Amino acid sequence: MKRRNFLNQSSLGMTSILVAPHVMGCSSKAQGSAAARKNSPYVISTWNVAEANSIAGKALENGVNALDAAVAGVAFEEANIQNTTVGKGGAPDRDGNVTLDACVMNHHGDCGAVLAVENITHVAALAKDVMEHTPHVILAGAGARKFALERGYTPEELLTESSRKDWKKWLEKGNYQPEINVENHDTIGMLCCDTEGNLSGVCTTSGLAYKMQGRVGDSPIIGSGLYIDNEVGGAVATGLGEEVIKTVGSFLIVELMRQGRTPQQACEEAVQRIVKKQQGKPDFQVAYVATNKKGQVGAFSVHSGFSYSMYKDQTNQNIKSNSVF
Ligand code: SD4
Repeated sequence: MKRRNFLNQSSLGMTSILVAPHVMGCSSKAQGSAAARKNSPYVISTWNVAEANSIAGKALENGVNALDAAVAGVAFEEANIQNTTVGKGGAPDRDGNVTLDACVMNHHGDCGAVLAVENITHVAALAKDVMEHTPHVILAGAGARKFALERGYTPEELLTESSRKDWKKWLEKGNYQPEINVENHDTIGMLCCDTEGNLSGVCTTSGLAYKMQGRVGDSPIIGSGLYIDNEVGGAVATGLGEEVIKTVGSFLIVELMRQGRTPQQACEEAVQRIVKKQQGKPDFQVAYVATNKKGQVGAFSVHSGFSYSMYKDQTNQNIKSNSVF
């Protein structure tokens, strides 16, 4: 619903991206005359999320701002019940409750987050509403759900037949092994750079499958799952949230880029900080993607299997990340 609104509201059309196709990157120097302001927009997201990336990318090309484009993009996966790690159809906690986490951050450094929300599919949009319509940054649990209902969100059953079946099967043994998909389709972190050269980001997830009730990972924690500094760049995380939180991973990456590292170098350093604290080969996955104001992009993960999606110049690509192991 919200996605359609964003797309309908945009009226600039394709000509807007043809104004200055040579202007690449996300440089804040591109302020000034109307022509100089135009920037070639792009989207990077964790995992292989071509549809979500294209929705965001096309919105950006139509002049939608970076945050609205990112919220619109991830909304596709939040509503996609085949995706068992985001939104509706996400795996429940060990008691069978689907609880969602999300956060957003824009180019002004404003942010919003919702933690452990039940019955609301579009939690990224809800996090944006927290940012825009409350004096707070974070709303959790029942309070976040209440706020959503007040804002007119429709409550939904998020546990699908298929995820209920998987959960029942898991209950047969009930071993609490945090399950991290090292291959594909997990938490979505999305970074967008718009035609004004501004960066924003979103992170949305159902968190670890069969987590303890009330467990919250890194995804909705500003600085851990997502961080944006429009003077420097942005970063997002996926993987075992506990390890990302311990190193405040996304903030770390942005600060490393501020000190001169490329996005690739910064992602590698942030992953290595986690790996160094382990004895031997970690049995979990953590992965980051990042971008800077020059439009450079980096990605790195603990284990192989991670990939990210990049939309630029009307083209979507899925790119394999390098990894420690
Ligand atoms: C969490 N980081 O809740 C999320 C889960 C995830 O790949 O990204 N899985 O810890």
